[in-house]
Amino acid sequence: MPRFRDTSLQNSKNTVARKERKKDPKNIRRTIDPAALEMIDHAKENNIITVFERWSAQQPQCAFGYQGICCRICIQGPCRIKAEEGPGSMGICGARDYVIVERNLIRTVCGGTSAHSDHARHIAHVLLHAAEGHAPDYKVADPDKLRRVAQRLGITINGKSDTELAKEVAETALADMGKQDDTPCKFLWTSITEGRRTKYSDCDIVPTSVDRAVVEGIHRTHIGVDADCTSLACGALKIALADYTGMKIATDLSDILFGTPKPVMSEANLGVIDPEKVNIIVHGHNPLLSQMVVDTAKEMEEAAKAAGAKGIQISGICCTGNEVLMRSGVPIATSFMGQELALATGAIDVMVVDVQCIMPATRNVAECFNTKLVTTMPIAKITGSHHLAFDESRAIESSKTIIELAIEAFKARKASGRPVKVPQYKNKVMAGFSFEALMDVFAGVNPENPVSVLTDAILNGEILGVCLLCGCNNLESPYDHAHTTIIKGLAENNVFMVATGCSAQAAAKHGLMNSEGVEKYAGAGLKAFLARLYEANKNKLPDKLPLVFHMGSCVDNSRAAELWTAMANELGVDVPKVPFVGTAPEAMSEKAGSIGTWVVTHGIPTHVGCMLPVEGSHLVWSVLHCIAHDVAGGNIILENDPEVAVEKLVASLDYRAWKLGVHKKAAEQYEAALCQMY
Ligand code: NFS
Ligand code: SF4
Repeated sequence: MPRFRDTSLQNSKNTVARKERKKDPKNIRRTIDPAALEMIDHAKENNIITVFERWSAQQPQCAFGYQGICCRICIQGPCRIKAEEGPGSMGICGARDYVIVERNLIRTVCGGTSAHSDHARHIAHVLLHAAEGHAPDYKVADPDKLRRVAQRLGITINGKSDTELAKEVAETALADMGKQDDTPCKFLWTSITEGRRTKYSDCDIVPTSVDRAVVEGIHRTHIGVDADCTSLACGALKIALADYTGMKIATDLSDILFGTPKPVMSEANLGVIDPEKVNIIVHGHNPLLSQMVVDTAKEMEEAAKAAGAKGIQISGICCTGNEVLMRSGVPIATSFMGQELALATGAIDVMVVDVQCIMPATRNVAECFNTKLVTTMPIAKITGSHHLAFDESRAIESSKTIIELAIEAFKARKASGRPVKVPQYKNKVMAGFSFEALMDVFAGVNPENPVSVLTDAILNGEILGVCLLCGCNNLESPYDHAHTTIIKGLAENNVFMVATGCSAQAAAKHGLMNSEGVEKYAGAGLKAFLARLYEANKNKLPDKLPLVFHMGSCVDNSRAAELWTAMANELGVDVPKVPFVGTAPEAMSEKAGSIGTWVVTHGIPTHVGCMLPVEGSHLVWSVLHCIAHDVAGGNIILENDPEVAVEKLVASLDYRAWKLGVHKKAAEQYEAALCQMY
């Protein structure tokens, strides 16, 4: 009998029926975050409409779209799958349920890939311009990382200056974006295991450039092109690997330009807003803007004081907030679902945004308080907001203009006597765990072979495995409920956790990203493991280690990939054998769709806690849950109950750890090669 707990958990059934998923839809207090609850009530009392009311107003949502069986790809549509058989079982063109579901899914992955890679391209351009002297405010902040990345990419580094190398690395990144030859994308190919390279070649899913992969995906899903389940599925995997490429570029190049994160202390939740200071919120995704604003603000404290403020308080929302938290310890105001609530405090002077996950509704709330909503990117404008084109060639000057605007807005706020309401909730946070920083912590125990500290702890049963927590909020699940339930459940089961995006922000806001979280929720093994790591690093860490390790923004899921790749290489297996799982408890965006797809393609079982629009096709459901596992070694686990999700994730880890142990033992006993089956 297998040792792992309950084989019934290895099935693909979602335990929550469709009509049970959106409980109490008319109740707008749809969160467990005390700060958010206070602000939802406050907004309601003041007739400010927020996402919580809009979500409620949208219920019930269309069942065809929800199940993925609505097609609007050509303008004969929308077509819906209405029957099991006969003419109503197909679209007008004859597309079956699986074709419609998969085409929709591919377009989701294309959307996510486009967002990540455009972000990456922007950074690559700035690195190139900086190297060429056209963006003088940006420079190579981490020459060691530059050299490591260049070396990995196969660029000769000897005798070259930082500037020369930066130029070559940027050009390699841009080639990965748009080259037309048939060689694999370098940022992908040089950062995965040998086993993955073989697998991707065998499956013919190797992207040769990001742009080409996305264009091919949109083409593939045009009316009357791909209509084969396997071919469509492989198409999705190829685009998802292009997405990974873009994310890897974004992380590597951001580290080069702004520094590789190291452990840092900060705070999270709306209580970080200080009404007596000039409050600037940076919201969006790209550190090119937010890091400059943060750095420039340090120089402008005096100007703020001269205006009667106690200083400048920058706080972050969404992933740009994660970027500046990781590198500069800037506190987190809130995550995606709380963005309007931050504005509803009335204490924000400027909210400056770049791209992605910025609700158009922020403008309406900002207007209630004379808060300046400043858009900065040519592709992301919001009617009625201030648009201040961010100019990378004059980055500091652009940042100064934004901060001056905030100081003026602060003066106007104080002069108006406008009441503010800041809920007094915040928690201590330890962040800054890049892959390098994590290895540094492990090196405290074993300087020769840091990653073995983690893999040994799994092999000897001290911890069960690793989980990557990622992404988003989605009111199908009450705000932050699934994130926190899963974190606490995994902690109890001794799972080592790393987190990114809005999942990391959930952990941060709820006191799960500090050592008190360890005391309260960690199982004995995890506690002992973290204590041992801390003991070995006592004199260089700012505090005891947290329950959940913050790895950064969503593009920084590539850091987690670096971790499982290192673990696989250390264990002498490919990724599908590594006791590592992923979860997106409250997935929402197209980016979550593309990330989830590449995480599975890397060989990681990945739970998604809000239903993907795939239920309309049994075939696609089984592809995601079962066939993906047979082919890629990873699979999607669609489960709406976060407590059951914990059991399923634990079962996946348990199974992998058990199997790895059995195979290792057999290999030793018979002096044979380690079995590579998964
Ligand atoms: Ni990721 Fe980060 Fe948040 Fe989701 Fe949006 S901010 S890029 S997409 S909502 S985690
Ligand atoms: Fe309908 Fe086919 Fe057009 Fe989709 S592509 S809208 S299924 S006719």
